[in-house]
Amino acid sequence: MSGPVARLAGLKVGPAQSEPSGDFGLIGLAVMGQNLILNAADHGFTVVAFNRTVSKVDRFLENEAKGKSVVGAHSIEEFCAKLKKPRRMMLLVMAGPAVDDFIEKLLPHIDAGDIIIDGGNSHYPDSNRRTKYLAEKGIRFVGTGVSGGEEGARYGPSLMPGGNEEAWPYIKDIFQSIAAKSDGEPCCDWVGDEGAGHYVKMVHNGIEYGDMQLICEAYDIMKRGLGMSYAEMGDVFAEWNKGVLDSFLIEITRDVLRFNDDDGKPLVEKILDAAGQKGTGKWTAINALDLGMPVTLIGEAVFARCLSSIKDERTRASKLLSGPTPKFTGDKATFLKNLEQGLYASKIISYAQGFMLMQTAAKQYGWKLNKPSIALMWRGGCIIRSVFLKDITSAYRQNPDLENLLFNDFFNKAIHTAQPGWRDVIAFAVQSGIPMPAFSTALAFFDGYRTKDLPANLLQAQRDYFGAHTFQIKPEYANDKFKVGAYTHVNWTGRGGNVSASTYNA
Ligand code: 2AM
Repeated sequence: MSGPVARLAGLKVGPAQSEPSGDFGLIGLAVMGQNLILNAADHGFTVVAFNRTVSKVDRFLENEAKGKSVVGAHSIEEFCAKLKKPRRMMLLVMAGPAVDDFIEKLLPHIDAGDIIIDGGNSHYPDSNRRTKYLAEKGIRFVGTGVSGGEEGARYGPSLMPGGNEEAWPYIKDIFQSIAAKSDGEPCCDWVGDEGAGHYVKMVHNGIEYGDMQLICEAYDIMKRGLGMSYAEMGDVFAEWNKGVLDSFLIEITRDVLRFNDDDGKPLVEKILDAAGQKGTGKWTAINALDLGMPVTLIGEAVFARCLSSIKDERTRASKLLSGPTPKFTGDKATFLKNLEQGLYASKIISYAQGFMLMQTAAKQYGWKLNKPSIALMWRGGCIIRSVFLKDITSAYRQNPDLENLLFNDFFNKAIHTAQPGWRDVIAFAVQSGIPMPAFSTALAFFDGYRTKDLPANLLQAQRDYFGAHTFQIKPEYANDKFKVGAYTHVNWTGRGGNVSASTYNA
């Protein structure tokens, strides 16, 4: 006798019959999953653990999880039976079909109101789809960004949950307990609807690409432009880590530059300069193109990785194409101050662009995004954690409807202070033939963004000339022929007299 009949008869059939004790279930016992389980157990939650390769469950229980409030499950049924209702279940498995497979496997064993959380690096359209699909079945789906790597997962990650908001009151305590804290506040809050959590994580990763590229450019100009040693560069990063650039990525760069191989030489110098990528930066750049947002710095950061990866071709090109030889004649200390300011200014632009993108996405996809919370979620726990994000949090707390980060007084002042040094550094890089694509695109964006009249007037004329694509007139030049807001086509090749204008939508 088994199933409902056995339950009616009050018979015990295996472990599934005992009173469920699990507060939280986690499927996927790779390092991230194991560490999140241990983190949750440390915060007083009883966690049920399961993995596709079931042998890993016992190995985990006998080793890392020994003595902790972790219970194992050896089947999906057992996993579900051991969880209190509404069940709170997180998947930390490879993004893609594995997530859908597990959802399908869970469905027959769970009840309406239960919560399935996907903590993997899923692409946000998949989370949009899963939220809708599961809502139809009465299941609350949450797609959450998890950042901070293995260490973060163990001792406090940044968590960015989005999806079915009904789930939030049930998972808030666990999420905010295990998340990193910044000045006592958890780096976790509800992000928004559907795939908003994974979307924000995607933008986080894009910004991470940008931050890393900026740091690499600063390293390159110090190394090749100023001829600095690794020890000196390590000291510069150590110094920067005490100021406006204080952040995890600056800190690890300091350590990397100071790390010597067995022969006493810096290990980083020996590493092949061909960058890998898993795709989240590319997704951000593609989304920016789709939404028509000038997120140029992340774009350049992705392309810089692409350029780095064609190492063989670059090696051939290096023998055929020449440029100037860097010759630094200025004051080194001043240059390094300028470089710090230039990196800071470029970073401000990158985050301003990232928030422009999220703001547009929220409008486009109908999400309510909580901007001050996003900045706070990135403040601690994650890879881009920094003191800088504290200032962004303040900016959006002062005004959650801030149109652009650059309109905030603090950042407005910061970018104006940084501007002269920023320009000097880029000018030196251009003269020296050392590429600084992320620094340069940040400055180009700044100059474009602050320009009322861009040369797109000529562009519109060209489009109308060759393709009759029409144009609008500047309001101050409006007249009977060219009305305000109307789309007009002109016969540009009409000879010996006035051009004729045809007006549409007047
Ligand atoms: P495994 O231990 O059985 O390989 C990270 O790879 C985690 O995702 C691991 O827990 C791994 O389970 C799981 N995983 C990877 N691909 C999977 C798939 N196709 N189906 C289920 N789990 C998968």
